[in-house]
Amino acid sequence: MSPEKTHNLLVNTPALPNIPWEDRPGRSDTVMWRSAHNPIIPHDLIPSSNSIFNSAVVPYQGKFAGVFRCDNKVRVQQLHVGHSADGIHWQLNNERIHWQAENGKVAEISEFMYSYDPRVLWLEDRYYVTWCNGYHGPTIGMGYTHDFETFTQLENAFLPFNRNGVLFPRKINGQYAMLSRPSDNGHTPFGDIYYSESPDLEYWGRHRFVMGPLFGWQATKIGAGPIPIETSEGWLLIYHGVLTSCNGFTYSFGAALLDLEQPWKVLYRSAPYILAPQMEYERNGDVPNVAFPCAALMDGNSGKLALYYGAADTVVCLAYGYVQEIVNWVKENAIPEKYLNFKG
Ligand code: BMA
Repeated sequence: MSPEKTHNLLVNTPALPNIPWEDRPGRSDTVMWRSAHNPIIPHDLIPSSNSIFNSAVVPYQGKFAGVFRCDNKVRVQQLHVGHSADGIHWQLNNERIHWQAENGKVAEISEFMYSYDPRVLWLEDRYYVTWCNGYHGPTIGMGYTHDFETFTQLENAFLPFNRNGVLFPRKINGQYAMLSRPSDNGHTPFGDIYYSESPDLEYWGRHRFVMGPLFGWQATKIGAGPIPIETSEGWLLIYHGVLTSCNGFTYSFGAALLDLEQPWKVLYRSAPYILAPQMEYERNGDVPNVAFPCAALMDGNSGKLALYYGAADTVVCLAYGYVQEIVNWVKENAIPEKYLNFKG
């Protein structure tokens, strides 16, 4: 399929002419393809890091900025700021983000324990960050920045235990909206994606089940990846899925289309994965066999999509695709409706 001949389905997405991009290699027949420069961020880019992986980036002032998961040499998970002119070569602060309490409001819950797997988005008038925040176990931390220098922490969105909190990029039916994945305090062997609403980004409720694990690459647990992408066919949700093999967990990713006004309704969900750990840098590292997406850049003109994913809990990688091709692929490879409630 030639991308020039397909309609660009993106909605509410500005042009991003300087999106990082490499054309599909001639030999590739997959819907997304890896960067030839992978891993784009090595595990030791900054002196303090043991590993740099599951990280989130956004366009910022004509360039790019992001929040990066850097596990330090004590092996505490931390968030660090990064900047890049081209989205491929990054400079990261060696010091972690220190969150400020808004008017002292959240000071009593903001004592640092650990922070990981950030997502970042532009919402209304600022950049919001959600992450897995240590507060008597993992839960969804929230905060914002205007300039990637000063960061203000808000109330945690949910009770522990929860991971993979991912905000939608606009209000839906007048409410802020977030996906999350209730979990346990360890290497959770289960996990469904839920939808929650909030009038003010502080009080969350009206929780709705979206989808749970099924079979194959997504048999054990699933979790939302990048910020959902608004298309005329529905919210394109790229999500990770976990298979339990004799040798432990394998993290791959696929995609689903969610209803635009009722995003807890799944329209289509891909049976095959989009990308599974198959390259050396995805199969070998601190945690082998992990491909974990946390961010996507899109060009509203061309429909190009650049996806950032962590590999083997060690490095940051890039993969590319066209939104319109991914949407078509999800529909063409969708799990038949009769299997969508399968519990295996
Ligand atoms: C999950 C999260 C991710 C990590 C993955 C594989 O539970 O902690 O940060 O990439 O495990 O270790």
